[in-house]
Amino acid sequence: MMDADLAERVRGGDRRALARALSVVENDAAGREALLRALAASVGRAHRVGVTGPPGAGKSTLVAALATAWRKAGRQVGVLAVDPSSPFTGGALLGDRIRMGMHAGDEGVFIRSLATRGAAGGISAAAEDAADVLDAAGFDLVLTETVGVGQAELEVAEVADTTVLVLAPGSGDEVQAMKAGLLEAADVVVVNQGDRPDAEATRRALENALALRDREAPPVLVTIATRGDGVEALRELLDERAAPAARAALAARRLGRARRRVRLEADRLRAEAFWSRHGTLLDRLAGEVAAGRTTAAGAAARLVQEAGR
Ligand SMILES: Nc1nc2c(ncn2[C@@H]2O[C@H](COP(=O)(O)OP(=O)(O)O)[C@@H](O)[C@H]2O)c(=O)[nH]1
Ligand SMILES: [Mg+2]
Repeated sequence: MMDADLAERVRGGDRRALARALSVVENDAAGREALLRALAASVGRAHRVGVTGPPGAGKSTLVAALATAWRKAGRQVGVLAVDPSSPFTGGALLGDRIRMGMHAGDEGVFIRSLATRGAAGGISAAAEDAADVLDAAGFDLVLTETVGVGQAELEVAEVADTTVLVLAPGSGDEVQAMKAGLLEAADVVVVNQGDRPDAEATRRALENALALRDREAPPVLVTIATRGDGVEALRELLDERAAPAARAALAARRLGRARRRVRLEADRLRAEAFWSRHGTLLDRLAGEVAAGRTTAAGAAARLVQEAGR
């Protein structure tokens, strides 16, 4: 299938073409760049929501409940499940599939788990490319769930228009999330498992911690994802962030994202060009490091200096 043809079918809502296009960008195949270019004009309508937080907080359950809420409102929802810690689809995602099972057979919901293999720029670039494809395919919402609270999750969170941090009450998760910088990245904080007795205390503790910062504190909501409680309020809050009144903030965020992305690609191109030119010099200096005549840092400094002449 030609790229232009594939792009056309993706735009037309063809689900099989969509699955293929996601495989193309995910595996960094030769067609990735051409495909993304062919889709570029159709990208930018979807509201991209990143859902992050520690395992077990209820992210998948909440994503499924949000998908239900948006389907009721007539919106189409794409879901990406990303696990940066395991490059191959594992058991956790299987569980997610079961939780999303209620949407089986609904063309308005598309779920995909994302592997990281070979993606240039790592998992955040892969997630962003996949979100572009879903966006171009006409999904109104692209929900990206990440597992865990590490640096990779933070990067994935940063490629969203809106980042939702999901925590469970009384788990000490909020302390860990603060340490990992996840609280800093959050636009909305959700205390899920609101049916647990310590939910309200956790919400207050989070609000107090957030109030100490100098920028505007994100709202803290309590939900019970398993029952759908609070999910409609969360959906409304998220929709407000994509509403015309919020367009300037959204545009600024997208500009920052585009900037980061161009930089990443430029760094890659520059590195490729550099090493194709200076491979011989690298071999010579590596030999000196291996023989103990200089350090790696010393060799690198000399390499950059000599290459610049
Ligand atoms: N009591 C309670 N359990 C919940 C709630 N939301 C999710 N769970 C349960 O918590 C467990 C982990 O949920 P899951 O969505 O897989 O969490 P994830 O790892 O963050 O994606 C599952 O057994 C869910 O049924 C909730 O609001 N209340
Ligand atoms: Mg999950």
